Formats: sequence, structure tokens, C-alpha cells
Amino acid sequence: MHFIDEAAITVRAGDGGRGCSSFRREKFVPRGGPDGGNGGNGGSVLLKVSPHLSTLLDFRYKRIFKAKRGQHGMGKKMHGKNASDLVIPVPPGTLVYDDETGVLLADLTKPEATLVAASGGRGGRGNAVFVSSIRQAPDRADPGKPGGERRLRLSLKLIANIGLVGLPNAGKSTLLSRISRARPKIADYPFTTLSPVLGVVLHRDEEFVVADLPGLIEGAHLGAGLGHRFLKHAERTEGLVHVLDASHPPEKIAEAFRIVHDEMERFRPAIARRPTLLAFNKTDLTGARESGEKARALLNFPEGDAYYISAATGRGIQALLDGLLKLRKTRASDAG
Ligand SMILES: Nc1nc2c(ncn2[C@@H]2O[C@H](COP(=O)(O)OP(=O)(O)O)[C@@H](O)[C@H]2O)c(=O)[nH]1
Ligand SMILES: [Mg+2]
Repeated sequence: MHFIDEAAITVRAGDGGRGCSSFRREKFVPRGGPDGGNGGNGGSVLLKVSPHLSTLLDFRYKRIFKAKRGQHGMGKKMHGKNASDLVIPVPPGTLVYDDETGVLLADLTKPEATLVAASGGRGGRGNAVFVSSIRQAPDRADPGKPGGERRLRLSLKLIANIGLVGLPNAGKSTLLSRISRARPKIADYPFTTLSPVLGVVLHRDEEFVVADLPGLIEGAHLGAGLGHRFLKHAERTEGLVHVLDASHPPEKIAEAFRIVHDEMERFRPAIARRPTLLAFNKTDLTGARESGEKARALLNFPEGDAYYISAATGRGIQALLDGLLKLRKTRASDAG
């Protein structure tokens, strides 16, 4: 079971520029030879993998993509310029289907993988090219060829890049709402709960998906016993944020960490061993930050991996997101 993110878009390549019909005009030459240049080629529409994207969310805001037409040909044998291609970035793993035929056009998974989704029209020929021994003064020029147009369906298996864990009431839902730019639109979404379980974070031009893992499991429980499969999904996350309610005394915070961690160790060791950041939450409350710091010391957790935040006010959130970018980068370079 995977979450599937989907989008339908229309791509339209640019038309070719018109060929020009023109005759040389100079002093003392009443009617010179044909000198109309060719039209430029229209731009194509390309889909290209970008490692900075993780969802098809952008396609909710923009659904029609048009490349420019080629420049028309001009007199004095000047050709119109070719229009540049329109490159649409898509996340790695995007499957591209022709929406009318249902045919799979491309699996854009490899870095830099590219699909020419619609080809630009060729520019028309100007009358200068139609000169022959028997046609000294053709006034024929071609129109540009129309650019291709297609409706595409994009489909992506959504992977939760980062998982949130923590006891109930730690602030996971609040944190997820605060950091999410939006919720991905996903097929087979079995949840009707009001709180988000998946969110898309956009931070410093990096997009990634964050999942509230206990939230997912609860929701799945309500659905059709899908919890097990969600946990399988969670094993592929790059890292965890363990959210802790720092308004409690230090011993209790450390205990909360151990309860959740031990349970993961027991039932899902692969998840438990994911690189983890601690987020001591509710530091807007008096004494919470100090409590969190003491709990960190009790847990012997590296200082650099502990963040003191308030999901309610937003304090410390940017630093936490920076920490997540760093964690993701480290993971990516480990894997490569
Ligand atoms: N003071 C304060 N309260 C918070 C903060 N984050 C969450 N809460 C509150 O803590 C309670 C539990 O939060 P929730 O996000 O539902 O926790 P979850 O069970 O881990 O998803 C709610 O009443 C929140 O309003 C915070 O940063 N500061
Ligand atoms: Mg919740």
C-alpha cells in the first residue's frame, strides 16, 4: 500500500513561426529576388526530474503548460529564432501517462530523466528557399507547423520522507499543521479525521513529506486494519522527529521517550533505528525549555540533535526544519 499522488495536466508545445514571403528591395532594383527567411521552431514541453521535489502538489496550482511559438521569418533572409523549450520539473518516481489512451509514456525516476511531452512545431519555410531555375520569384511561404498538445496524467508513489513519533498529546498534529504548506491529495485516503496525518513541507526550496505515524496508525485502525501496512511504509522514512511534551518534569519526558522508543524497538526495529531528532515542544510554557534540556541530558542525546520548539507559537521551528534538511542530506550522501 502506498499513497498515490496524482495530477492531470495539459501540455502544449509552441507553433512554428511563419515563413516569410518577401522580395529584396534596393535602390535601382525595382523587384529583387525573394529573400523571406524561415520561421523558427516552436518550443517543446519537457518533463524533467528534479531531486528537490517530493510531490505533485505544484500541479494543483498550475495545470496548463504552454511553450512559446517560434519567431516568424523576416525579410533579408533572416530566420526567426527558435523558441526555447519549457522544462517542467517533476519529482523522482513520477509516472507519466497519456490521459486519453492510458498508455504509460515514461517512468521518470533516474536523476535528470527527461520526457519530451509535446514537440514544438517546425518553423515554416520562407520564400527564399523555394527559388528554383523555373521559379525565379516564388511568393510561396509556409505557415509554421502547429505544436503538439496532450493531456497527461502524472502519478507518484508518495513516500513519507520524515516521520513524527511521540506519545498522544505531545503536539504532533499541531506541529504538522504548522510546518505543512499543504496536504497532499492522495488516492485511497481512508481518513476522515480533522487533523492532518501527512503534510508537505517546503523549506529553503526543498520539498518533503512528513507523516504523523501514530496519527496514521490510528486512522488506519478506523479504516480497515491498514496499520501494519502503514508501518511498512514508515520503514522507508529517512528520519524521525520524536516530539516530546516538555511541560512535564524532566524524568517524565525521558520516560515518554523511552516508552515510544521501546515500543518501536520491539515491534518495528527498522523504524526505531532511523536517525532521530528530538523536538522538545511547548517551550512557550514556563520552565519547559529547562525541563527539556535536563531530559536531553538524562537521555544522553547529542546536543546537536535536540531542538526546543513551540508548535503553538512557531518558535524554534525554522531551526528544526534546518536540522531535517541536514539529516536528509546526510542520508542521501550515505545512500549514494
Ligand atoms: N502551550 C502549548 N500547547 C501546545 C503546543 N503544541 C501543542 N499544544 C497543545 O497540546 C495538545 C495536544 O496537541 P496535539 O497536536 O493534538 O498532540 P498529538 O496528540 O501529539 O497530535 C493540544 O491541546 C495542543 O493545543 C505548544 O507548542 N504549546
Ligand atoms: Mg494528533
